[in-house]
Amino acid sequence: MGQILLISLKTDTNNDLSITIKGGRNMSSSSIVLHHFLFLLLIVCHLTSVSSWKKDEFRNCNQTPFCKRARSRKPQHCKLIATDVRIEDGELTAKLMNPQENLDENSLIISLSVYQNGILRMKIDEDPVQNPPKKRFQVPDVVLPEFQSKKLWLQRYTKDGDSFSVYLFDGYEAVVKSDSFEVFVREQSSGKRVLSFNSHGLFDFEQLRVKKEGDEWEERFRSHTDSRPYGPQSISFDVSFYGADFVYGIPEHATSLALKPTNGPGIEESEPYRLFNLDVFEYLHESPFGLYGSIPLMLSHGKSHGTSGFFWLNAAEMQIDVLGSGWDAESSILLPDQKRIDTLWMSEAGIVDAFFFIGPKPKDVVKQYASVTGTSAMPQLFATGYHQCRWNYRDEEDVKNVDSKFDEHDIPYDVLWLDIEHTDGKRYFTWDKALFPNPEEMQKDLASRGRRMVTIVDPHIKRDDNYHIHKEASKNGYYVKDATGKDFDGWCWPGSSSYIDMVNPEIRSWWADKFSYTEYVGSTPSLYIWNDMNEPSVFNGPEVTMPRDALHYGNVEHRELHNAYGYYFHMATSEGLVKREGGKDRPFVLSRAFFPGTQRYGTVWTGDNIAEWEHLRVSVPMILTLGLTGITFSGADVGGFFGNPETELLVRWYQVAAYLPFFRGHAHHDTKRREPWLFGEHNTELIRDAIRVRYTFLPYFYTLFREANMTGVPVARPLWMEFPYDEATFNNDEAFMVGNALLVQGVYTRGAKDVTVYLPRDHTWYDLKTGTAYKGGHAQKMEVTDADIPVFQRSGTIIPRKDRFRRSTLQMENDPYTLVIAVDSSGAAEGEVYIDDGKSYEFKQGAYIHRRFIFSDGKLTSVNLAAASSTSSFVSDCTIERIILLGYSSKTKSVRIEPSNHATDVELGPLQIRSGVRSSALTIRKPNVRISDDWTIRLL
Ligand code: NBV
Repeated sequence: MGQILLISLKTDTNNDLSITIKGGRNMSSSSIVLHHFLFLLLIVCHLTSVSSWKKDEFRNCNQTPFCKRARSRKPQHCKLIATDVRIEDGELTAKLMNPQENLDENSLIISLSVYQNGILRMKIDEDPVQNPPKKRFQVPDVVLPEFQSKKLWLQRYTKDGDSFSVYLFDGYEAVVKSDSFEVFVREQSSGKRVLSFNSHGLFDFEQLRVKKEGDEWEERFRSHTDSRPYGPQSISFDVSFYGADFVYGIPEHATSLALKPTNGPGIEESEPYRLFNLDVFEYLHESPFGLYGSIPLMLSHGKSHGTSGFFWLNAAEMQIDVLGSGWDAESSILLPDQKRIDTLWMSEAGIVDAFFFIGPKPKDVVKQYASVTGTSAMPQLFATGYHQCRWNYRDEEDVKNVDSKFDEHDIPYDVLWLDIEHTDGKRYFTWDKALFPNPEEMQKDLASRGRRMVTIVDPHIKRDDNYHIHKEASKNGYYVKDATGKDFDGWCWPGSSSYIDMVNPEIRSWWADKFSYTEYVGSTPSLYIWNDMNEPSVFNGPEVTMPRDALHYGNVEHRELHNAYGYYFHMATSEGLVKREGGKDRPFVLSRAFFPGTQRYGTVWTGDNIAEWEHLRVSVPMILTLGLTGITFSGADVGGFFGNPETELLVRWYQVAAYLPFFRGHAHHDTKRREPWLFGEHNTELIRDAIRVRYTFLPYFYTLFREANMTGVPVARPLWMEFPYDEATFNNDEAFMVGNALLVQGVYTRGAKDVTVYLPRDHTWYDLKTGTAYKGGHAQKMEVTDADIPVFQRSGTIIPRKDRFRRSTLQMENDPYTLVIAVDSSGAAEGEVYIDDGKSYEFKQGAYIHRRFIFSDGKLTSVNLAAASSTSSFVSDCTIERIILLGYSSKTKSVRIEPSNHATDVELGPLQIRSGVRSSALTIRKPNVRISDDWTIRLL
């Protein structure tokens, strides 16, 4: 007989249900029933809240003391001055202190270091000389080790009045003003500022103290209490972006690309943009509320300076205000007469570890940021194809059926996904034996048609003594601890769960080993992984996450690293897949939570969106923002996760998403089945077309993924990244560029007969379907049908395609290429193709083909871009079967190919992209030159 359990259920004023269980562990059968009942109740509560976003479950700024305090401060609050300025260890350092206070009390240490390309790093932390009660957390494992080695050793500074400056790069310098304390970056010659820190004196740094009697540090939110053993420790400051017309970045929020002001005169009272990784169900399509991931990188762009960026490496909760002009009118602050956007940054803990990026072009900033946190991993080719997911594909039979229907309907796809129900009771790395008795055969069968499978592995581990992962983790002390030092126990899908402490490298390595074939029984080489719920999501935790006073490896409080938890989990899983293949093949891991650096480990998606038009619309700025902040391989659930999309919306969603980097259909288990063939013959055809178009462009996408991998420049780009001088593009988030050549205009309304498209100036744009040329520089109304969305190729570009229909990327491997050349006004164009084995790391040893195609004076030349010194090579026999020339007016009768000269047909039109649509273009049929060779084709 077990002990008696006392269960009390109560709701507080916010309608928050709190459940208290008191009693022993040995439950009788009736208490087990109760236990299950409670669990069900929690799940039901969770699922009820799924029906609409529950604002009250989450804190707003006013309920978050550090945010409330910071927001109420007035400009000139900061009284610090910078003293003891000197160069030490190649860095400019100083003490920050309040001259009114005892000189040695509460001082802070600031250090400025300079890196290649003019990147300025600024750290502000407590002064170790004063023995603070605890070392504040500095985020490790994000900044690349190679970045550190790019530090320029500062030798001297220049003093001018109360300012000390160091040279950055290319005519820019960093200045520390000592009284009153301010840091800024400016152009040396003109004195024009680019970025500044604390120009409004909002800097505040709450230093750690030892708790004294009477100190009330606990914080309550709904039924949760945060013990806050170290008291208040927040940091806040203002940052100004000069020459800015708009600011962008700081994902993840469902909002516009250009960030709207959140505070200031005439601005409707709004929450700041919150960065706190949370599991938010049915999020709103327009809100500054923080979603699943956080990247504290903001970019600004404007006609006068161009682009700049500011990145704060800090993993605690952050809130950021974008201030509308005139917000500081009442202060007496006089800043240089330059247009600017001011922002206020607030964080609960950590240190100031900030990076200033001077740009000045959009691609410069993303490259500068990538040099700090890394470029995105090169994906396997299959991952760039179409993915079919659903919560859940029920059993092996269902999988077989769905797979075969793709073939029956001639729709290409690459990956089939299994959600949580495939496991044995949400014990990850296991299979429900009744539903999936032969997982290996199932995967092998898919693989025989070149297809892969992805299964889900979440970070909550079922506390079940018979579950091997739990047994090992609890025995080895691998779980995150609660504030009392016991394994943290929270509720999630499997019921009572604990969470692996991924911050510890030893634990990550243990976790990574779990993906070996012997440990993950039933897995095969064609199985890849999906990490969900890694914010982490804890159903009964404050704001559906882990309590902030939970403890990690190294005695780090959860509050200090919350936003990086999911990053570490993603990292460990990704390393697991690399280990599984002995370091040979590239991993594929999709994660919901993210942090700076995530791009090195895998893909992300925008979580639980809704089957609504506005969610389709906002998916575009969300994905573009992720690309601007380093994570190029991202996408949104096609069709919307919650709810049933009307057919037109589903079709439009496929048409837009086919041009976005990660392309996956997914749906909640309560929704109707929505595989592409379930909406009648006509709609099947439309969806098939959309997916096929994606496959034809895969050589172009893959080339762009390689560009992102080498430089950090994203695959999907806001228009202003390609046209930084064309103001009309600065806040356009309905259209986007794929690389520098394709402009995609989404259609986001029901029954649209036309859309207004802005085609950037100084270029001619060729409609992809008809080849029709449009002059850029003004917005124009264009007709649309349900067949597709407007997509244009920019003049001056060359795009590689593979136009033959196949069932998956693997089957396209040996297919010939089509080159589409859109010439500019001088009759010239350029483009590239990158090819490798699509899966291994051999490309790092030089096993790839990288060609540049240059068209000018009626002559197309293929030039080798591959590095000369390589230890490995990649061979392809693929040829070019067709060249299409758009906008080329000279009369061409034949072509000559050099060095060899075999016969080719020159054909004037028709350019046929879709049946029934024709246009005139010059088509060169069967030049049959090899993609990997040097050659020239002359038009005669
Ligand atoms: O694993 C189930 C779902 C998953 O399908 C979805 O994509 C995730 O974002 N998961 C969330 C947990 C439940 C959400 C209600």
